[in-house]
Amino acid sequence: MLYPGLIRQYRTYLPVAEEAVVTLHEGRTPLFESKGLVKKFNLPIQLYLKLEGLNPTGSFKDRGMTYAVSKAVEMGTKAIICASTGNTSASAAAYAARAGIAAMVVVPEGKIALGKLSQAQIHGAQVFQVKGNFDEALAVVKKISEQDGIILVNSINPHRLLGQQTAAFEIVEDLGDAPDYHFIPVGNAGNIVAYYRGYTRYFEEGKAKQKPKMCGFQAAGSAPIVLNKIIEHPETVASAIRIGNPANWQPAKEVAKESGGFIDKVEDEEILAAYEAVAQVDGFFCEPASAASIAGLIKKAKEGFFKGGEKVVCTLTGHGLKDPDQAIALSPKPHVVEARVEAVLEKLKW
Ligand code: AN7
Repeated sequence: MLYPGLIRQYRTYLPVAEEAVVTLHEGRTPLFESKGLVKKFNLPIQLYLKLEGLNPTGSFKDRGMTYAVSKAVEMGTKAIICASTGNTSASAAAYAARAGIAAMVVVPEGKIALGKLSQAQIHGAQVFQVKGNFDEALAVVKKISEQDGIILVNSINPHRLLGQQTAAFEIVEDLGDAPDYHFIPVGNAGNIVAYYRGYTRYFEEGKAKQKPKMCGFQAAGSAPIVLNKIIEHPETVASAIRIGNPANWQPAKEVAKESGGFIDKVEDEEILAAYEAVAQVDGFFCEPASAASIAGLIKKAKEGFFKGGEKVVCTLTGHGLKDPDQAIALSPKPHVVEARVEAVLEKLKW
């Protein structure tokens, strides 16, 4: 049978009229055991990477967007709107195109990765670049969505988080239980909440014997939850999580506490080192924000956090191709040579 996408796969959890379903057959992403990172950093754990960059628009946002857009269509809506650091706008634009409705996306000018901007544009969204940051963009779209006929699809839309909890379902199905720890990057703080709700749901239904401790990581220059204050001018190389006033701040704090986990921060240098490491030793190209979870894992392991033998899942939230500038900036320049065997051999090393 063809894989039908998340709504039909998890119908009882995501109720919506069949004729309203809008899907790009998102979900069912691979969970890979990491061998390279474990070896390189001497991690005393069993580490699994959930490759959310392999969703149709290249990030985990598609899980929530299929449900949010389907519910919007069910209600007869003709337009959706969101603010975004990039991935939400790419996903909203694609699902709106599939649904045949309008999408308006508002992003911080010059502060989103080019790949993400190109997605919103080619899918036909109306794109607004505001002279301000994500938090200011979100305030604008929240106001606009108070008008009739236009639905907000940021993660304050409850359907987004309901769709996103399916990633936890898939992990439990793949591992046969929930892991001991789940490490995840935190921006607007919706995904950490969605995962925990998904794990809790499967735990309550007896499909998992335990719930993981949820461990979230913000970038140090954009760490409002960790520092317990709104950051007016958030900064980080990980543009997807450059957020100073997260929409799901309180629920995320509660999830971290209730699960026995925490929310911590990692420096940009640690994020970039993790970003490079996962690409070079495991072969997975994720975007910088995604590497915050790996940077956090390496940091905690160095501090002696793990006893040994724990099962840990790290979510790689978005694909590296969205932001190739970062990869190019970090890497050695290619050799430019004559198109002759000797010219290549002269530089070749192995
Ligand atoms: C790759 O697209 O907020 O903590 O507007 O794109 O659930 O916000 C993106 C967030 C992590 C943080 N990794 O997730 C947006 C946006 C990637 C992301 C996050 C984002 P949340």
